[in-house]
Amino acid sequence: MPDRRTFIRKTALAAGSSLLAASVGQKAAAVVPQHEGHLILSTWSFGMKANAKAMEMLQAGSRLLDAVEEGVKVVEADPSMTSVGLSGFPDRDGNVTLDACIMDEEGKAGSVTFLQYIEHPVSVARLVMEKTPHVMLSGKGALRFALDNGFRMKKGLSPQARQAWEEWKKKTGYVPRPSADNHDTIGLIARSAQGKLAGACTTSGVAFKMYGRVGDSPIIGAGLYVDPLVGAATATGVGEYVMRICGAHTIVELMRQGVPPQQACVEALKRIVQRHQSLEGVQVGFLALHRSGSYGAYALRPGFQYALSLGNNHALHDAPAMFAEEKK
Ligand code: SD4
Repeated sequence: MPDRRTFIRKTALAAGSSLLAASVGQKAAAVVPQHEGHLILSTWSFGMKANAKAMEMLQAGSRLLDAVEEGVKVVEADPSMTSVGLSGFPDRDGNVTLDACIMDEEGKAGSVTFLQYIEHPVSVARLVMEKTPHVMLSGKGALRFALDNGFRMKKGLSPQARQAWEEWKKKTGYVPRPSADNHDTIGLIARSAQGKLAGACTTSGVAFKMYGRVGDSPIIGAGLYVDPLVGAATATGVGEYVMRICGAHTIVELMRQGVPPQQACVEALKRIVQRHQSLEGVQVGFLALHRSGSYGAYALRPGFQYALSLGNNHALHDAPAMFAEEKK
């Protein structure tokens, strides 16, 4: 007799397959109605304030890339955030290390990984894109580049984060274990009324990770991907699982083949399920946005919320999930 986990896996795979089969058979029909105006999608409830800022800027006539950057900066600067920016939880040695990336309306990309002491890693990522011949700078190199470009060093490890870290050390004995309840990245993808696309993704990474660990969020094609001719996608959750399947790029490639955004998210999650024996405690969520304005959201487990802004309409939604288990 199959055990419960095998049963859930098989049921989820079957559900994913039939959804995908249905979508491939009906390529012309988008899951949700297309939208003509500005559209912003972002991860988790704090996406609401990022969307609000980005939408306000778009409506005032700002460039899409500026709106996307300033939107996620609201979350990076929020001192109550424990998973984005300098107030994020540290690695297991007490260092707050930040990952971020951004992609513009032409599909250009910039990224920083393992960056310390900088309040707005997404802005450094943008400068990497705009001022260097490279896509990604890391660690001390990224920090030096930031300082050379006028960024100031700020201390990380807030009292709240320090306390959580001290408690974690007592409880776990220094064993890093990315789980469903110690992360939450902001990934934001947007389409302007003119049909342009851009996106940004920024995080302090999974809490209490190993020193030097970099997740999916700053990896172009894993945590974020924008193809101006096709669409955009972003990811949240345990980055190792997203990176193994190049999550965001996979979704965009599926959309290129005609798969609607919702089903593209399902298919990407199906690949994660297929290649892992156990996904205990793992959450992954994807958002996808087609160039036409149709969009999708899907997660491994219930609990993944996303913020959707259509013009002046801002709402927080629960993403449908592959597994029935009630975990974050
Ligand atoms: C990472 N994906 O570093 C990020 C963490 C995260 O919600 O929170 N995502 O793996």
